Amino acid sequence: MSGFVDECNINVTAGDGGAGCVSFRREAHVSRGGPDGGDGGNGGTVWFVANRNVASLLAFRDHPHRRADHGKHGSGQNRHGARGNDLEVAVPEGTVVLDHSTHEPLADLLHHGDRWEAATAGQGGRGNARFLTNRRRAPAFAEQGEHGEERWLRLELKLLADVAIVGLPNVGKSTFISRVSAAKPKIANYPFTTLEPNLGVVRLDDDFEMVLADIPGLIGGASEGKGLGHRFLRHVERARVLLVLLDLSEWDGQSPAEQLDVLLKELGSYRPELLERPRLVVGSRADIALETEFDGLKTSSATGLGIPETLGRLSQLVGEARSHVLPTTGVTIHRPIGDQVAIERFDDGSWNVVGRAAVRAVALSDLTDDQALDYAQNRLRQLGVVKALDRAGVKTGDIVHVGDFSFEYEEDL
Ligand SMILES: Nc1nc2c(ncn2[C@@H]2O[C@H](COP(=O)(O)OP(=O)(O)OP(=O)(O)O)[C@@H](O)[C@H]2O)c(=O)[nH]1
Ligand SMILES: [Mg+2]
Repeated sequence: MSGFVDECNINVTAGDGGAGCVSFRREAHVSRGGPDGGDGGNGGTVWFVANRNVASLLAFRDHPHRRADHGKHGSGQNRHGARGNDLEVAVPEGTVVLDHSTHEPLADLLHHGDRWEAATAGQGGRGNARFLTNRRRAPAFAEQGEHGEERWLRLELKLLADVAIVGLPNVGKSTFISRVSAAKPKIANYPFTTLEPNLGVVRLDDDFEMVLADIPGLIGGASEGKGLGHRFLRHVERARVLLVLLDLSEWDGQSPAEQLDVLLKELGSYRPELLERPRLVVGSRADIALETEFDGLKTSSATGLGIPETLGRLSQLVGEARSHVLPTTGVTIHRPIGDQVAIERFDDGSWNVVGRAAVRAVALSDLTDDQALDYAQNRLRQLGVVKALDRAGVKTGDIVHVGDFSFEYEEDL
């Protein structure tokens, strides 16, 4: 089987920020000059970028981990660390990013160049030069770099096609696409020959072309997992137009009208809006037709009967549909923002402070240093962490975690 993969899980890790540096200037007659520790560089961000040259999600199936570079540490003489390189992960056009556990859509990368931040870079820590104040002449601490965000995401590819060819198995869908485009799908006289979608480009004249998708055959009960199930209907979702093929020769004794019933029922139970999609219904395998009562457009991929008419009508429908917006998942992207703080409780009774700014406030090089501890406490108070802990009901003696740092809470903090 070829490498068409249309769903996968991917693990992304942004780069850590480099640590800030603790350093003091060396001066001839002073034992300790002013602080001159430079900042750490920011880590690299992981981006997903839609790329028309990527055909499937195959690359992630066996190698799901992607990470960006870390930032470099700061050093003395106010030298800042270099930032880590971003990582751009190329995904096919039409890739939907979903939350790994809830499957809630997070982003929709439709067109070449569309990009989405998949993992947020860790910021570089500030060097001790930044902590110089009137009262604090010799700051002996700096910030650690922040960890880059790490998470699992789910990717689903929903092919972008102008026309999706829908029909029961063995009605001639693949034969049709191979007749009108350069696509070379497997064709055979048994159901479920096609196990993955095939794309083909139809060129009608110099300035009109359209992309057709041959979708694996659908049967009644697909919504309960019969046949190949609903899995491939994902690729119908974004087609502008549906071409419904009804076998005019015998298919399991189902008349064209009965076939149409089954197909519309399955489409509708997958996504009701698919029933609103413009569609062209044609009869197939007309050269060996048993049915004569069908009064729609009759086609035969064997003799060519009705093929030019079918393409003509399709191009008209596609042309009309192109002036409308492409159907998307309509995703809005929301991510936690900067200074917000939340308190959560673990099973062991300890508490956890969630929020980037709070974690940053305690990520200092040396919390045994009095100045550093002072700074951290002030920052936590400013951010409302102390108030939030209070409201959450934290008592003296409880253990509180903030990032990698844990402390015993005292109510007069
Ligand atoms: N006589 C005749 N046979 C056809 C025609 N179109 C397709 N066939 C035959 O019908 C059989 C099924 O064709 P496919 O194109 O594989 O059908 P499909 O709809 O893609 O089937 P699945 O992939 O299994 O869903 C093959 O043996 C084809 O050669 C036609 O117009 N006339
Ligand atoms: Mg087929």
